[in-house]
Order: sequence, then C-alpha cells, then structure tokens
Amino acid sequence: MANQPVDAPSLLTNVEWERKPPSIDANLKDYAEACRTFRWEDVEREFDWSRTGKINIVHEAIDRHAAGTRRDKVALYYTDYDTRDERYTFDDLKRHTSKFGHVLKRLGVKRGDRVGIFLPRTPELYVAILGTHRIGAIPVPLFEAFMEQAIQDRLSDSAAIACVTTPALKARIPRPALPALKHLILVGAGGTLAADEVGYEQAMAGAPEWLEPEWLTKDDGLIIHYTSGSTGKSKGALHRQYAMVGHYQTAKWALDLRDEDIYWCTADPGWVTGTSYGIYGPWTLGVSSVVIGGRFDPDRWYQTIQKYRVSMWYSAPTAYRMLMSAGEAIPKPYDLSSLRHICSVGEPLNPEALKWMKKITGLAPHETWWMTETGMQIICNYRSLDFKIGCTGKPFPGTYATVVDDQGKELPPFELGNLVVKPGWPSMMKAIWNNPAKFDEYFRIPGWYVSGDTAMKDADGYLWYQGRADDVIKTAGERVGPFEVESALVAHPAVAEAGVIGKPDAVRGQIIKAFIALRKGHEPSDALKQQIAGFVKTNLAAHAAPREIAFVEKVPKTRSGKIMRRVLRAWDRGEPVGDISTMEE
Ligand code: 6R9
Repeated sequence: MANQPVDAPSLLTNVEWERKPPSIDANLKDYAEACRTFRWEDVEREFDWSRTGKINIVHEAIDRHAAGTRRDKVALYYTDYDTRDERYTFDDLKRHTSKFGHVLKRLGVKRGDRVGIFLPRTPELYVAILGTHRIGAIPVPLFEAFMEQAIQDRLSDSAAIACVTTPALKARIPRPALPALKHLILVGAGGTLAADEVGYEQAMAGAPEWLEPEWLTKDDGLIIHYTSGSTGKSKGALHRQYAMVGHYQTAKWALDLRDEDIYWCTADPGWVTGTSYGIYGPWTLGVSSVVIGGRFDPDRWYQTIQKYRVSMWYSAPTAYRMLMSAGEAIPKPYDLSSLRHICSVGEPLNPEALKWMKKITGLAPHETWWMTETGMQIICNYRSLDFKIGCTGKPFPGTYATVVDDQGKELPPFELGNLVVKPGWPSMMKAIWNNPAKFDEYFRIPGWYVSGDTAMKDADGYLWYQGRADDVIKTAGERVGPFEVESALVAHPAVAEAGVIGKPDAVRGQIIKAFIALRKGHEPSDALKQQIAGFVKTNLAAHAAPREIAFVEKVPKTRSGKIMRRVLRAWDRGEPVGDISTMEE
C-alpha cells in the first residue's frame, strides 16, 4: 500500500500527541548526537570475541549468558495454547543446543555445510538453528507453509546436507531431486525410521550436554535466508557472523530492548525478522523472548501480552490490521498495560492502523524499514525522536540511507527516487548464494546498495517509503516473487500463460492477482479458478496462491518475451494501458 501522495500538504503534519518529553527514558537518548559520534567499532566491545578473537553467534547469544548472571534467566517462553507451555533458561538452551550440535556432528555435518530447518514454530526450531550455529554450519530456515516446489528450490540451491523436519512435513521434501541431502532429522518421529533418518528425541537423549562452539571468523557464514526478487526463482541471501553487531545495536536503540523486558517478536524464523530480531538481537542482549505456536488468533494475541506481561512487541502492519478488523471488543478483557513500546516491520503502516493501535494499547507502533538483504533495521522511528504518521523514519546512526536518481545523484527534498543505502553497515548480506550476478545487481548504481524501493525525503531529513520500483509483491508482509507464482501456475495443465501482480488490499497490503490464458480445450469457470489457486497452494505455498484470477485471451509480453506487468496493473485498475509499442503482436 503506498503512502500518501508526495504532494499532499498534510504529509508533514507533526503529530502532537506523539511528541515525547525531552527526558524520555530511551536507550537512544539523542539521535542527532548519536549520528555525530556513534561508531560501529565501539559496539564490537560488547562481544566476548573483541577480547578472545573467537567468534560464534551461539556463544554471544547463549553461552556467555549461561556462564554469567543470566544463567537461570528465561530466554524463551513458549506456548501453543494447546499441548505445550514451556520455558527455557539460557542454561537450558546452552545444553539443548550443545546436544543438537553433537547430533549434527555425529552425522558428519561440518563447518560451512548448510542445514535445512523445516519445522513448525516450536522450541525445537530455535534449538535447531542455534545448534547448527554451534558447529559452524549454516542454517537455511524454511517456512512451515512451504510446499514441495518451494522446498526443492531452496534445498537444492543451498545443497543442504541435512534437514531438520517432522514426519508430517517430510512428505514435502522431494528426496530424489535433492542428491546433496544425506540426512533427515525428524522431530516427533515415534515409529520406525529409514536408514538415513534420525529421531530427534532419541539422538538428543544420548548426546552430551556440552559442546564447545566451532570458532569462526567475522566473515564466516551465519545464515541463508531465501527471498524473492522480481525475476527468477528465490535467491539465498547469505549473512556473516559479524552481522550480530548490527542486530545487537538496532535491537538496543530501535526496539529499545532492556534486560528486564519481556519481548515478543511475532515473526517466524523462516523470515529474516524472525532470526535477526527473534533470535540474534534479543539474545545477544540477554532479553527474555516469547514465542507462540499455532495460527494467528486475535484473542490469543492479546492473551499472550497479558499472560507473559509482554513489554516490547514487534509485529507487522497486516497483523495490526487483522487485529483492527477483529474489532475493539476482543482486547477489552485483557490487561495490556505491560506494553511500553511497539514496533512495526514489513510494509508501510497505514495511519488508520497506527491510530487504532494507539487507541487500544496507548502506544503508536514505530516503523522499522529494512530488508532480508540488509540483515538489520536501517530506517526507523525512535522513541526519543518525534515522528510523523505514515513516515518511515530516519537512518539508523552509523548508516546512511537516502534517495537518489538512476545515476546515483542525491535528490532534493520531496523528489521521488530510488531508496538506497551506503554500503558498509555491519549486517549487509555477504553474497547471494551461488549467484554473484544477482548480488552485483544490488549495486548497479555505483556507490550505493539499491533497495528496489522508491522513497522521498522531506525537508527535515525524514524518509518516506513510496512503493516498490520493481514487481516484487508484499502480501500480508510476505515477500513473493511474481515469477515463482507464474512458474507454479503454468505447471497446471489448463494454464497456457500466466502473469502475476500485487493488487492493493486494505488488510493484506497487497494480494496476489493472476492473469491467465487457458490452453485450448479449457473453458473459464469459477471452479477452474479455485482448482488453479488450489494447485499453487499445494505446490508452492498457501500465501503464494492467487486470491484473484482473471482469464484473458493472451498475457501481454514484450517482443523479447517479458511479461508486461505494467499493463496487467492497468487492466486491473480499468485504466488505459499507455505505450505498448514494445508489445508482441
Ligand atoms: C524485513 C523485511 C523487504 C521489503 C522492503 C520494502 C518492504 C519492509 C517496511 C517496508 C515500508 C516498512 N518493507 N519494511 N515498506 N515500510 N517499515 O521486510 O524484509 O521480507 O526482505 O522485505 O519490504 O518494500 O524492500 P523482506
């Protein structure tokens, strides 16, 4: 959903009720001062490796707390409101992740190997990721919602040697198509196991409780997150261990996390938010985190805040809008007074949702803008700084984000251009796995990392996100590439051609709309629409299935065969299509 138009005079209205007293008790006290004096090198001193030279995220996030005063502090509160209600201290996580490290080692998994993590949101998911770190291997988290094609693409590209999963999810892993995949570790497998399968519980039970982390360098791999672009299959953003410096400091200054907080990040670790700010940020700071399993449920969400006395909450606009559309009566019975700060990520937070959240909780969510590739928050609103409704915020101290033209020249205020970041922040991705050409595309404007978003700056230096410059779709906060959906669609026997766009939607930000030309012998019908959408759901992922389908004679393409999504968007709005001189006959 785009923000207000660039020329709207109301754009710059400062929101008086958001003004903070100058003495506000925030970790980041003075933004302007921090921009002048802050140095990333100073943050390095917060980590043991700055003294020992030995780096591993599991040491900084878990072991050093387990060896100190936070030993018995709860690191992870977990419930699924059904069969499980558990808590794990830092010491518990040290033992569990050591055991899991042994399990992987015994299978022959080594430093630098990739390990697929395909699990529902349970404590085992967190243990598996951190246990993988312990041996210096690289986790590849996979959303529980992914179906066979999505899993195959990611496990095959990363050449994962092992995958941690469940007996139910295992059916979606196409073993014959994945020659590199040697082992499956199955959580909750009661019965018999195949020769290349290991039962998680059985293996963990016999494993020793301590395993020294594999000591790595700053540049060694941390994690690969697959994400979508406007062309091609999903691509693997590889991050390095040094990224923890960025996670730590942004969690401290933008999320404003403190030792006594109970922090709830609602994101799944299949998405970068669920690792950078569901694991690395909070736990390098030694903060207690809440994780809940199961599906989204407004009632349970408010209940979670009350149950754990959540003080800091990090979620996404679609979730806030879904809470809003569920109505005001639902939060009424719950005590939400423990909350002291809320942040938002993934899409622009529209003013209605922001105001509604303020009404229900007394707090306005603060925007954080960033990407899988940036690894950490880059543009944010900060507790100690005035902010403007609908505005994305200001660059994090020590980073420089701005708006440039296609040649890289910075644009004056109020001009729409490319949202770019000066390379060199600590959590910038290290590579696109197996694809240096894709990596280079991010730096096509010399001197800048090109986000693919458009934005403008106002006269006070605030940045305003305006939309995507490419065809990437954000639906309910999830980043979906049109090509992946189109590929899934044309695999259906009735589909000759398919073109996919993101269509603005009041709750989900965007929904996926597909324009489909049918093969000869197939007639358009509602039943066929449903069947085709269901086909994408079972092959790719539910969130990637088109919610709207329009049958067309032909999908508009350029002479070189590229789908003209601009034309599809115009069709969708019932507008004239403009210049189509490059269109094929
Ligand atoms: C963390 C994450 C990145 C894209 C990004 C932009 C959109 C993220 C936003 C936002 C407006 C915000 N985006 N945060 N747009 N305001 N606060 O979302 O990563 O899934 O890789 O998506 O999401 O378009 O380019 P990822």
